[in-house]
Amino acid sequence: GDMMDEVTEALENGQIQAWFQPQICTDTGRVSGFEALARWAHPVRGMIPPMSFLPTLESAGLMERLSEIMLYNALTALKAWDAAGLHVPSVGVNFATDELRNANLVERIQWELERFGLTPDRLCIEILETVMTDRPDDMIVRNIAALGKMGCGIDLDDFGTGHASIAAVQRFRVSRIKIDRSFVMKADRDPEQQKLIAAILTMAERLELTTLAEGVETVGEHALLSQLGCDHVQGFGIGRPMPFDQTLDWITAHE
Ligand code: G
Ligand code: G
Ligand code: MN
Ligand code: NA
Repeated sequence: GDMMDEVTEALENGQIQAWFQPQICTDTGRVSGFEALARWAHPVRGMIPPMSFLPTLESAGLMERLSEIMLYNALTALKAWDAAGLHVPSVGVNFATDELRNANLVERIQWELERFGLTPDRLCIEILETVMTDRPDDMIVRNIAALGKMGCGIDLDDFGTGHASIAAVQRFRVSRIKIDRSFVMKADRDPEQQKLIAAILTMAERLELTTLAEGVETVGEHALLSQLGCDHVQGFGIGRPMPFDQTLDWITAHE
């Protein structure tokens, strides 16, 4: 339909680009990375959020094209930060479940990293927890394991909402869990929320997983997560997703 034609065209003419949301290390207060998030700069309707166009891209079979663009934007940003002498350890790129099944995925990512002259540890592959609960086929397990072995970070997104088994977390060689923002919301004022977060952090520590809390909006939430030993934080309270051009000043002001 119309929407499908329009979004397909938007992908090809560069209207859909990555914005970047900062992530902070709670120990040092320094930038630990950014997450690349798709944004559609529509010439008439303004900024369109991913939830309004991802389903259309998905039914058009264009998620792979989207992640090509996101990956390209992410690696370009890393090179630019490096060139500016800014220390940004990694960028996270989101991958849809269907893409993780692609036989060329690992080669494609390896090739792009080599082309840019970046080491694999600079890239975090963000996968949804539901990938592990939807009876993943062998190809998905193999691809994720191969990317982890290559040295990419494997981020488990929206952790705590998808009922992934702990066995699956181990099997997929997840390196970091991203604790869903539903756990973080008002955690500094809600003892039940605090207990859940503390339990997740304890489990993560035993499994030697790095932890990131999503949706950190207030100073109180940030302080609580630091105190509980969460490794990284991300959220509107630290910084909103922003176009690449704004990241340079943001990092400089922050560090
Ligand atoms: O940026 P925002 O919070 O509106 O994102 C909403 C959802 O869209 C999030 O769950 C995020 O993971 C997803 N999303 C954003 N960008 C991408 C992308 O490039 N690829 C995929 N697969 N999902 C994305
Ligand atoms: O599922 P994923 O982690 O990819 O989702 C990222 C989405 O969460 C982005 O669309 C981003 O805009 C949104 N987001 C990031 N930080 C916050 C926050 O502090 N509060 C809320 N409500 N949304 C956030
Ligand atoms: Mn994500
Ligand atoms: Na998430």
